[in-house]
Amino acid sequence: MKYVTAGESHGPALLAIVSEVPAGFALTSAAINSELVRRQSGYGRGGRMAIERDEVQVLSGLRFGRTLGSPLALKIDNRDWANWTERMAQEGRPPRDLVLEQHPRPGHADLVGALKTGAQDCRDVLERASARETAARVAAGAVAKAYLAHFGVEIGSYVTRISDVELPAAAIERKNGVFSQTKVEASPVRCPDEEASARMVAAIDAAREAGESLGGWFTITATGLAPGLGGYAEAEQRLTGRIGGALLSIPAIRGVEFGLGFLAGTLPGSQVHDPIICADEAGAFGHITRASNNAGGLEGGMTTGEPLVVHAVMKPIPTLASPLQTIDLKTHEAVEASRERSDVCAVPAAAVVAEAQLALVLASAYQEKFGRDTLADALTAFEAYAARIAVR
Ligand code: EPS
Repeated sequence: MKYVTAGESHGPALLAIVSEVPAGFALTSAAINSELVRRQSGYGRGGRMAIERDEVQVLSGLRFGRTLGSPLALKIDNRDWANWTERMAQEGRPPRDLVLEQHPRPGHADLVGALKTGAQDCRDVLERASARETAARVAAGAVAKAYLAHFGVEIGSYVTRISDVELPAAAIERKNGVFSQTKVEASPVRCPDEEASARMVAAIDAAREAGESLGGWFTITATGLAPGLGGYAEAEQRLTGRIGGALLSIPAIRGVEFGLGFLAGTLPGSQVHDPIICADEAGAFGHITRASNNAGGLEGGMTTGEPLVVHAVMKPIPTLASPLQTIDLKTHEAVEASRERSDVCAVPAAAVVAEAQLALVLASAYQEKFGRDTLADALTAFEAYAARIAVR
């Protein structure tokens, strides 16, 4: 499954075209919309989320509730467009009173994007660089999730840190790093611990008060995965790189770790690698399993069959109510960076976007292993594979 998005933050709509979609699986706009709602929520979002009510329109690739195997075109209208029709008009001349954005925000794409493209108005860059685009990615990811559900794969996420407030390890009901999503969704910051959630909310309030923005950490998980997805033989098959790349393509994501993550570089091998054991009870793929999951579900660039546990860090959003110094692009005078309405913290939303990216990579990996054309053929191949490895 591949996707491409189009659309400016304050243009008429966002679009996602999802290609290489297998035929014959059930998809509803309700399933896509529920993911869009999850992305819009989370304590710390700004005024824009009060305007938007992201809803998808499926324009192609679906007939009587089933995928046709042709590209899916997904459209999400921007309600805020109504306030931008002149400043963001597709044709005609700019309005006389148009104010050019020439005070680039440190940390955003404004300056480098303007240098790269020759834009005089940073808005030409920032409209597309805005994380509003991630709504279209989440719509595409919802398609991948609907496909993966047929193989018993479930994807979730949770926030483990906002700025200096961390989810205490003791409060974690860790089952290989996977949490009940009910608990997560009940938290305003998508953190499974109530006390930590309250402190995260307070940190966001204090940041808003101070004109600041906050970043954080989150974990994305996938369970029910077949062992052997991805590949060890060619660089581009390795899921470690593919998942890492997909997550790092989300605006503001600055690092990704798998399982034990960077700690793996601080411990001897005997404390890092997961002993291979034969469980008394057979799972869906037989008796062979691991005593621990420090690998985070990946060995040799392939899924092990253990839960996939991936951690990511998001930097604070660059738009600040108390802006940093920048320069005026025309005069080179020192000025304050431009102030846009923005979020104080979007870490809970970024975790939902990361789920979508992970789903898209995993859906492709299932298609590679079990067939691309139709769900029915892929399920037949999947069952034969599960039966083959279960007898070892
Ligand atoms: C976003 C919409 C944007 C921002 C945010 C993400 O809306 P507006 O710019 O109209 O306030 O709230 O954009 C950024 C974080 C960014 O870096 O540009 C959304 O729908 O998620």
